[in-house]
Amino acid sequence: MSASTASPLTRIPLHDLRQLLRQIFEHHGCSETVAAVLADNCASAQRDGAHSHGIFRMPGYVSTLDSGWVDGRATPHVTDVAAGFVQVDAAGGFAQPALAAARALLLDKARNAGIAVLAIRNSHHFAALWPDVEPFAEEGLVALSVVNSMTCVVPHGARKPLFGTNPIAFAAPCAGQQPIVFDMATSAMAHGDVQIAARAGQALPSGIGVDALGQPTCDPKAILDGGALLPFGGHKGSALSMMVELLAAALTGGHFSWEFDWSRHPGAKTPWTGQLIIVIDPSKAQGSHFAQRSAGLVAQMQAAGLSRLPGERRYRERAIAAQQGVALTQQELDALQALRN
Ligand code: NDP
Ligand code: PYC
Repeated sequence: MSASTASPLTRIPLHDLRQLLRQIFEHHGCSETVAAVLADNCASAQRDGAHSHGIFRMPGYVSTLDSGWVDGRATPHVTDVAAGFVQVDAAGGFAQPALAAARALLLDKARNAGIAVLAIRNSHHFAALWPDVEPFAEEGLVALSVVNSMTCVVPHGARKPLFGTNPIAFAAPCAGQQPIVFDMATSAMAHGDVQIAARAGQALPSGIGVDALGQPTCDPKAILDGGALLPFGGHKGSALSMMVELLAAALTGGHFSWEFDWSRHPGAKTPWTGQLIIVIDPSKAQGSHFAQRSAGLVAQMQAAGLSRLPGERRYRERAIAAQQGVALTQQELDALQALRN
């Protein structure tokens, strides 16, 4: 569901988009609770111009639900493991409802102990990661999350794909400003952006991926059709991707990116893996005044000539959407309405 230049742009209120997405999720077998969480997530991504994980993902969600690969009605099982450790078995459902189910306990532990970990396993994550961390920073906390995905990235120095695109998201409060947030795949490009480029017939920059023979290519279709992505930054991105596999899968008990087999579920698109979230209460660091120090860092970065902070583009898109509604093409809106019926 990629934007077409031939189709006019329209804008709809965020609430209406959420409602439409919620109806689609329910129509394809999700419980009311799961549908509400996923619709909120996906509509927020579209609102913020995070296009690789906005409504572009809806056909993938629908085909996955229809294939029986994911349980849209799963009830997450939350376990209070230790003073700073919460585990959730997402029961083969989505990761975001698992986070929602454990959130109050996680917050309570982070505020009491100063730090708390949420380990989600047996979960599917098909979305942007920033929605999972940004709300913690809005409450004055620092949050870091990692999730692994599906084998499509060749580790640096290896010959075959093994890692997922394995994003890392971080959020921190910043006095007088919106939280500082970054959210990035550890591959040179998110898989979603490769799909978008392939649909648009656009060549990629060099250094993104290889074809089925392991040769460098700028053709997104060659990457998708038996080829693979590369980590960003050579051995450094590769090490971060390895860390994500360790934290999101080995630590949580979820699958590594290569450990699941969806071949018996044609249409399945969502990686069945794990996710880790670490939440820190900076008020426990006596005398640190973290949010003020964050603002000081930002001021210094700007004084050094920085014109764009990570997260800033999304906040700008969000502000426009608050005034004018969420942007999508008429063709995309028609396609969403068809998914509901
Ligand atoms: P980008 O490369 O587009 O952006 C990465 C980060 O860098 C963002 O925080 C972005 O801020 C910031 N940024 C981008 N350009 C600049 C710039 N010029 N100056 C300063 N900051 C900048 O993201 P990716 O393509 O790597 O990832 C896209 C999405 O895909 C993420 O949301 C990720 O979570 C998701 N994803 C999900 C997976 C899953 O398994 N669920 C797997 C892989 C990716 P801003 O947002 O404001 O542009
Ligand atoms: O864009 O790389 C990606 C991705 C993988 C799983 C969900 N999104």
